[in-house]
Amino acid sequence: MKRLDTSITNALLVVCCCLPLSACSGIQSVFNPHGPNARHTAQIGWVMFIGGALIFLVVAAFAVYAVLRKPAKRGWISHRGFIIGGGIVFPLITLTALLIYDFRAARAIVAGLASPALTIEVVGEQWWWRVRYLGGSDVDESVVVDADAADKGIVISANEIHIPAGRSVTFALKSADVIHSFWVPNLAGKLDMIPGRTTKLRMQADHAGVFRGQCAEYCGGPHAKMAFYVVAHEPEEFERWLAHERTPAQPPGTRFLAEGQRLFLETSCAVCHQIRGTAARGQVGPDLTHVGNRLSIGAGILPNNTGTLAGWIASSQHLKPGNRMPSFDAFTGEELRALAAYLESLK
Ligand code: HEC
Ligand SMILES: [Cu+2]
Repeated sequence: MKRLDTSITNALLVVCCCLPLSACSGIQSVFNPHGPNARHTAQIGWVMFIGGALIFLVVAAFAVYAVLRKPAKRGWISHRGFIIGGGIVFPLITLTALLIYDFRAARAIVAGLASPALTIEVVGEQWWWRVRYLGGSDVDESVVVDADAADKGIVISANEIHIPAGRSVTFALKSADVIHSFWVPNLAGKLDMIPGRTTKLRMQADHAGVFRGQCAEYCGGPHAKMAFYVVAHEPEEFERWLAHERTPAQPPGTRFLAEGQRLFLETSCAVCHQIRGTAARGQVGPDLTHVGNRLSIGAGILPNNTGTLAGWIASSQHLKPGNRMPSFDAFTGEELRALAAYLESLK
């Protein structure tokens, strides 16, 4: 029985130690930085963690010494000089040093990135992300929903952010409702999105790749299902992507897809969603002009294919309870397939 107990304890220890470590790699991890901004943040984290752990061990050693050592021998530990030195002077010096180190690292984060040519505006909405590529132009601080954005040369998208690798990008962060927090752990620290304000975050990805972000401030019901992907491309590839994203939607190429489009325009979908190049101009939900190209739907929660699209339309309230799109469970299977195929064809 005793042997069994220890082996269970050992197994538990292994699990407890390995679980956190398994989070150290991957596309959504602060331990796996892929940009200068995130590298500084990770370094600050390690310095604080290792420094704190060392100091903790020293303090714990003194505590053990004080308890176990014979009273006659441990007297020096309560001398006034030792208490003032260890309790006031030492913390003062270490905390001041850490503060200076922290300020310098924060300065390096801002100074290290060239002034960006590209500004991407991201508006946090309950519970998805409105994304607009502004080019070099300034952000209009007051505008959150802009039905005419496309006419002003702004590229509109949602729930997925594309950036050029090796170039620094400014994110202009806003909120349409409550406080959200924009966080791409591999690329930068998190920053709040505050209603009525624009906060700015500069970041850069070292190389092409896909990273995952997550809303990091509780914003109501499906907050945990408010994620997104960041796709970093080689710069020329990014320009091609942006030029394509700017174009209106492709017209349906077959009768089946045309039926899907008819259903989209004639049911209430068009009231909430925009598909540029069609009569659908709704601004309540994500822009769907090129939804077929996105990696995920539902703000990062499901892979994007005709199956998940049909599932989302029929039961979005089951897949993401509380979100602002009703489930449309009155469509026949054939209608659902046509709608989903049409959306998937919007490349
Ligand atoms: C009342 C407004 C409303 C109506 C009507 C509506 N939607 Fe939505 N839709 C939304 C909102 C809001 C979201 C974002 C949900 C979320 O992720 O929190 C969304 C998300 C989506 C997405 C996922 C987009 C992405 O990038 O993640 C698809 C696809 C979609 N809707 C298709 C449809 C179709 C097809 C219809 C018609 C059958 C429809 N919607 C009707 C509001 C609406
Ligand atoms: Cu949130």
